[in-house]
Amino acid sequence: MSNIISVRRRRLILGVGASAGSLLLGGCDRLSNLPLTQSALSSAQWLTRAAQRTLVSRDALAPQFTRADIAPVFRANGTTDPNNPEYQALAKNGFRDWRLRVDGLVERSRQFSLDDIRSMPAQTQITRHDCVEGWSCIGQWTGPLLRDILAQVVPKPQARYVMFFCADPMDNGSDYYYESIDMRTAAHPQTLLAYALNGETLPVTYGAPLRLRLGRQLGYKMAKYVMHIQLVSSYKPFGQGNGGYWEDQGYTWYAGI
Ligand SMILES: Nc1nc2c(c(=O)[nH]1)N[C@H]1C(S)=C(S)[C@@H](COP(=O)(O)O)O[C@H]1N2
Ligand SMILES: [Mo]
Repeated sequence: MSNIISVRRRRLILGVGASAGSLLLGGCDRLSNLPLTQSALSSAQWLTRAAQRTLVSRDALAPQFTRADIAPVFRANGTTDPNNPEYQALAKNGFRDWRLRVDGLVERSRQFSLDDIRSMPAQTQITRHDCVEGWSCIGQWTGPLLRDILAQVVPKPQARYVMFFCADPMDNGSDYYYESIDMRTAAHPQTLLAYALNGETLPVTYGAPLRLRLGRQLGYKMAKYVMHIQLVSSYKPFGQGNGGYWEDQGYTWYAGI
């Protein structure tokens, strides 16, 4: 085993969080808009993937923490108030008219109201959020497992990815934040759609009314302000074809931690 891998292993064991390479890359806060050097990025990605293959199974559970570990103020990042009049109108009305559309390669497309989602069996987990910028934050999240929502729409066998389309417009106003995960991550027992943070209704800052939470991937994968979920066979047709807003700026698609 090379030195590099053993450094990576120590980081994982110590729970330092963001991957070794990511610390070199600067922020994922779009306002900072740092230029990414493609070569530094791809070598870091190679390292991350190789280390993951060696050290951890993608299906392993992320550590859970206790109430005492919860950060007094959860750190916010990226969009904190979508610049979208339709979204703002929904927020003003307590999201009573918000509907989550779930469609694509499914047997039974459907729309869920917030009450529909709140009436499903929910999971509460205290997990650590790791941002590619190098900071981490522990919070308690509550919501149904994504796999329970998908069970209601019945994915077709051709479905390979779950796309998340968000309410916040990015940069020039024509593109919205979006993300994607594969069916294996969608089925993970810590993949949930959260409507509460630390026991309170999810505030707009953190992605109201519903945001994705993953146990084993970096913060940018966890779409806030989710409006529409679509099951697809490929993420290539969306955005610039890399599977998500930050992936289109050069970040890795599988952002494992
Ligand atoms: N819709 C949307 N989702 C998003 C982002 C965003 O800007 N818009 N930022 C991502 C990034 S980079 C991080 S670290 C987390 C931040 O979540 P938080 O504000 O709850 O800390 O949300 C992710 N999901
Ligand atoms: Mo992030």
